[in-house]
Amino acid sequence: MRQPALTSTASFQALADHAADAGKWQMRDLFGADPDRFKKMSVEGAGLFLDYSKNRLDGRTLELLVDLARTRGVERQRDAMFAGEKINLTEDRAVLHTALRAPFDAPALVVDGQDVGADVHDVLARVRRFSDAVRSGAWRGHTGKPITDVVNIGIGGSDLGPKMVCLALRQYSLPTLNLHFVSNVDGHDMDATLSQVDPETTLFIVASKTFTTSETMMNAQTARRWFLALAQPEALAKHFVAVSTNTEAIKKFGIDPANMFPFWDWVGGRYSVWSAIGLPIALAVGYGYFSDFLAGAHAMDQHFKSAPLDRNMPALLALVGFWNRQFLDCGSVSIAPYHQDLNRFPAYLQQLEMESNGKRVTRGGDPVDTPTCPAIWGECGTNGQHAYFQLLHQGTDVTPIDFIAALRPGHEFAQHHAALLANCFAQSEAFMRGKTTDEVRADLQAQGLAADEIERLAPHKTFPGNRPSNTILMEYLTPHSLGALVALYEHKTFVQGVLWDVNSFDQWGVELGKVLAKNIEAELTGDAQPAKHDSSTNGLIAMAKAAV
Ligand code: G6Q
Repeated sequence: MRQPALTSTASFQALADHAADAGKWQMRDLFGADPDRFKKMSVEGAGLFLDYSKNRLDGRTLELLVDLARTRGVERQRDAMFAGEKINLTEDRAVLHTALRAPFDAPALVVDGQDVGADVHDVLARVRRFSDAVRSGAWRGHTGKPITDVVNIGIGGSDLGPKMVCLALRQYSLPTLNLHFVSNVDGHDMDATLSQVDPETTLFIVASKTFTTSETMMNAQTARRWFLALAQPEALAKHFVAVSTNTEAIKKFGIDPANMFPFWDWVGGRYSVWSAIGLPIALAVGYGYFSDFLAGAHAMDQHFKSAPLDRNMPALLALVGFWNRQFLDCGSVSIAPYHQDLNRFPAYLQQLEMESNGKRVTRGGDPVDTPTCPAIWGECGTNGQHAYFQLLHQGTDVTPIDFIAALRPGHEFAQHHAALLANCFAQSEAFMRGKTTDEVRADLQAQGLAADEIERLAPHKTFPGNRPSNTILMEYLTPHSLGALVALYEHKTFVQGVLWDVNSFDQWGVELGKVLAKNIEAELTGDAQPAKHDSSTNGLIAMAKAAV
């Protein structure tokens, strides 16, 4: 069903009218007026806690946002997604990453005549057997030595998820098994990894949904050649496995289908960490913790499915973000995990949100009449504080921030953890409160500065404040809480996609990239002088050819 244009809906108009007032509010005043603001504007779910009180909104704003979510059909479309309806319209596919983490006894779900749950648990059982065998040393390399290094070769959705999770769960990992990730077609990536590993004890996972992605194929061929320089072809079976939906292509590559872990077209690349694409995670932390990771995501699925929208964590995170994007004109969102082990989480979210909702036409093909996905970027706290937080505090753009932290550390340096959390909370307070010119003057007076010096410095030391942030807390960073955190952002992304009425599950811009380079690659490696491009592109190609 074609949705009416977003700005033409009564709910959007009501929000726009309300925003004319809300735009003048100061969060300091909102906190001053309501001592219960934190209690009212925070929510728990699946073991996570979200404080969204440090945003420029009030109870009425939330009512209007929830009303918009209802009229845009968030609940209806959520149910359609979980039920396996083909909501990815441009690729005519169901969207069932939630089925990948549903427990064994979940109600049966049949898509295109296939029992999804049975297929999923079949592959999970294989992941379990294989990861147990490699970790225990029962699976050995061709010379009889146990595997010490695993190299995942994949890119985008076949790299970012497992890499982010393996780093985040390093404390749960088997110390004798080193995980490596090669994604870039830049040979430096492969070179850096191969220089660290031994072919006798290395297992390569070629991870590609399509098994046609040129970077991954080139990297896989290079790894294969490197391996075969020192081993016979029969040895490949002990050292190369594949995760893919494309059996024919993996056979052609020379991987035994018995060593292939399948998944399905209803798993989008950036939603695939829960599928066999998560094999590196199972290898690193063991199947038990991998299934805790799935269970954490499932707990968030249950919360998303059942909590009313005004107590629903992913919906609230989405609605607050939508408010900041549409009505406060915030063009980017910064992700600030105050946990070093989450240092790849901003990069993971970058793909999740920007590839999903970086769209400009509606599902019906009409231009979207508002801005859509903001740019997502970030870095771990406290490092970011010593780099770009300056711009966040005093720059001309307002950038909302998601602070993410664990209440308890996974180490014994208690002082470090207190310092970390103090920084995290102090930053969100400073973004909210700012520092008025009068407060600056008072400070400088107390320091004994002369009046003209105070006036000269005051504008530079003033902070506008009123800058929005969310704080997401968990008790510890565990496989379960990480699963819930990732699923929280997946569903946030889904809700925003519904509000904008875009297809969050296709990626034509990525597909374009997959073909664009091919022509120039032929020109770079062939004899012909390039002439058919603009003068800049011709010139750059000529320089690269001359340098060979
Ligand atoms: C994810 C995208 C994209 C994809 C990669 C790798 O949603 O579609 O990042 O995951 O391009 O694709 P393959 O797994 O097919 O190699």
